[in-house]
Amino acid sequence: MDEKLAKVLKGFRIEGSPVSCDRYGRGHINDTYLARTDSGAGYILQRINHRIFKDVPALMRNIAGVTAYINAKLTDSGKEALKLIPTADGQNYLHTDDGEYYRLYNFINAVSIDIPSSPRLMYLCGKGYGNFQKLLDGYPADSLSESIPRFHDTNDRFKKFVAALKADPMGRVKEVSAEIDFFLSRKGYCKKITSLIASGDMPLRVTHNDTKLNNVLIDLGRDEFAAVIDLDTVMPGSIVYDFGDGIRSGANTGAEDERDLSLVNFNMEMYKAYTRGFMEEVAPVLAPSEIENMAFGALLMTFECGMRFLTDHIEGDKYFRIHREGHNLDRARTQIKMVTEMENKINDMNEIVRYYAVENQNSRIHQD
Ligand code: ADP
Ligand code: GN1
Ligand code: MG
Repeated sequence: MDEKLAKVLKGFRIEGSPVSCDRYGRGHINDTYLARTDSGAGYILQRINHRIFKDVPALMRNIAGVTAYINAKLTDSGKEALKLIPTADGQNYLHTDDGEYYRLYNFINAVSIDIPSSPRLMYLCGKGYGNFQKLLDGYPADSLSESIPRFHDTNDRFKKFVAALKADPMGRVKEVSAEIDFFLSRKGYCKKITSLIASGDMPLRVTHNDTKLNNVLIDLGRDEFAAVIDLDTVMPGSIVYDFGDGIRSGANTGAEDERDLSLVNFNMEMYKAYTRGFMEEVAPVLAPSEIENMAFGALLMTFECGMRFLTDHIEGDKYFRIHREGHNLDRARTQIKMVTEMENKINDMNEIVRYYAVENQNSRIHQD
């Protein structure tokens, strides 16, 4: 195994000696490895992307606080949550001589799903994210620092997109005018949720903010959600973001980077399954403005993510990890297709949210 990674691993309080450490998962941001030791223990080692997360100590304070809070709530639940493994001198992360930052987690033996193969799996993902929201209820929001400022401020994302168009550092703007027009013509979406929050008409909660389907682990053997991971962006936000990004990623019949757009469709059956799971967990606490904008949250997250992919393509692929030329443009195009389909189905999407909101609010009243 890589000597440097072996040395890094030995800087943490692990059981046994490392025997392997291989790239793992399909995240776009951090470098993730699955490490195993001679005592049979498994760990997830991550080299933190400090170009994106500029204040790593503050980021790690957030994660230490959130994981401790969740683990305290989960005692006796039979579920294993994400835990930070401390370094030899009791820190939450290791800062190496070459300026890199590493952290170590327990390996949770469950799977990450990109495209759900059944509505049941999508339901479990919705339930997992809804449950995460419940677990964080009461977490002191003002103790969290903003790991990426204005992460879901879509209007700010729009401004950055327009700035990228003006700068055009790679000369790519002329090749993607149809995609650019798609986003420019939908500027009206950008302020809707942030305005509701600012006016006090929608509650600000502690949210995950990156609820891509592969950030909730599923225990296939027990047919349950296992744990929510990738806590880098836990910050104050709207619950419609957490609902929405799961739909953006999991209700797509194709891959996020599929080049054959005929394979990319919005799948209403998956939408319904996720909504049912999510609502079973959160419906009783929702404000009317959250119910009314939940489906729009899915459309907005897809619009925003597509605009971010296109911005990154124009800026020369500096943010999202790419594996081929034009990768971010391919990703932007799938999001455009998904937004278009969601726009045509928004009334049905709203109906489904309302149905499960009422059903789960009533069932709680009956239980009370
Ligand atoms: P990124 O920010 O790059 O997306 P993640 O924290 O999501 O990084 O990790 C990337 C992938 O690694 C996840 O999608 C998941 O498949 C896997 N993974 C991360 N942490 C764990 C863990 N503690 N146990 C099991 N798998 C994990
Ligand atoms: C990134 O970290 P990962 O791969 O789970 C990104 C999300 C995007 C997603 C698109 C911190 O998620 O915001 O929606 O890619 N995370 C960050 O696939 O920017
Ligand atoms: Mg991830």
